[in-house]
Amino acid sequence: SAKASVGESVDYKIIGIDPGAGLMKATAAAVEEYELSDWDVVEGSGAAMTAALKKAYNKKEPIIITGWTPHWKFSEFDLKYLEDPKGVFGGEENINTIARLGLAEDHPSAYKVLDQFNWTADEMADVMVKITDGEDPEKAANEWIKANADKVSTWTEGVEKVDGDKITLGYVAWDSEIASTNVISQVLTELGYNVTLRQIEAGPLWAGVADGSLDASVAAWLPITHADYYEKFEGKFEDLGPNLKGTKIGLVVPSYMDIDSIEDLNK
Ligand code: PBE
Repeated sequence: SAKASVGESVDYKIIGIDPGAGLMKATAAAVEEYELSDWDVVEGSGAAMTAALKKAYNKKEPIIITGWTPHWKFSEFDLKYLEDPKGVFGGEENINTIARLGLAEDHPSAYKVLDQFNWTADEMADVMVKITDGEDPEKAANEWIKANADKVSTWTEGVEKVDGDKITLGYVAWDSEIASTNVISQVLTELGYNVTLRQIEAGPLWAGVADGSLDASVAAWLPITHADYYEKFEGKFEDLGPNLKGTKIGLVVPSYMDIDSIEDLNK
């Protein structure tokens, strides 16, 4: 019998995440550019995507997901990015910290910590893996902070303690941002802040920092993934620069699949 095409083998589905993610916009662009008109990008969430991946992987079944680095899935499963010869997903980029206008004046200590916050993909992975293994995000963040006091002291250098001042941080439920947001939240808590974490979609997150209802977020993927949001709200937020360098987004498959490029999806 004829071998099923890649499309047939996965029912012409790419397993996506939340519709507000820049990765979903990039995937829609890839569908256009690579002429994948038979294909559907399934909306869901980061958690639904990793659940589908786990299920397929355990049965060695084919699956195509929207993926990003840093993410624990690469240490848990043997995966590969599909090559993107048209460059639709862009190259390496950064995760930036963004703050509402006026935060520096209103909460100088929090502002300084947020401005000084930066770490590596490996450090973020330490926290992500703990959370994936079932640990409570707050606890995982606390343990990481205790084990990495030298690093954390570079973020809190020259920062004065406060007495219960309120700070609200926004984040989207992407595993990478669950890790980073909990870490920075715990650092601010130790400095005396009363921190509220608000989990929302990417659009409302950017809007919230721009309208001042959120104080800050460490979840801005720039310059490409969140370029639309950046342009939409330019001038209404402050960009504090990268907190993590060298991220990547794209289409990801298990290494056991016999394809290497997005162009192979048309075969
Ligand atoms: N992500 C993870 C996000 C940014 C963080 C790649 C899923 C996005 O696509 O917007």
